[in-house]
Amino acid sequence: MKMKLKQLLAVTMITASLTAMAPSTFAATGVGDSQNEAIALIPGEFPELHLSSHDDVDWYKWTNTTGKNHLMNVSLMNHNAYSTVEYRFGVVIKYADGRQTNKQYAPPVDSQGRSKAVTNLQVPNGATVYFVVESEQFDAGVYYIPFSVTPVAK
Ligand SMILES: [Ca+2]
Repeated sequence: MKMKLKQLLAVTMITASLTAMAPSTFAATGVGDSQNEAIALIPGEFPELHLSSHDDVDWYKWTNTTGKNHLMNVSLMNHNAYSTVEYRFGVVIKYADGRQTNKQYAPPVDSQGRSKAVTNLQVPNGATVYFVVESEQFDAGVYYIPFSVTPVAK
């Protein structure tokens, strides 16, 4: 009986660690599928994921709890030169009072539309910035989201 409990615990722990790893290793339908289910990012992280179908979307968010306004730089990139993927990369800011912007789409930074970028977007203290990866033309390839924030100098 004691052994069985240990085995059950081991299986539970493996399942828990797989679940915890999922957002950082792959994405799919069921992960970050709406703004309310946005995956929280940590500045300096490099999420590496993929969409599972043309209809899949992946939402991310960062909440500024630093006590200072910050400028955010975030890109959506696909390094596969042979990929025919085209992304839409939307950004929404929800302010501390609950009001939010409508979805703004980042412009491309390459001629193929595989990379999009938002630069020096101000995120006030207390606000949450959301970004969403959508397919214009679907491809199952991996995308990257370099993401950084810096305090606004006075
Ligand atoms: Ca998703």
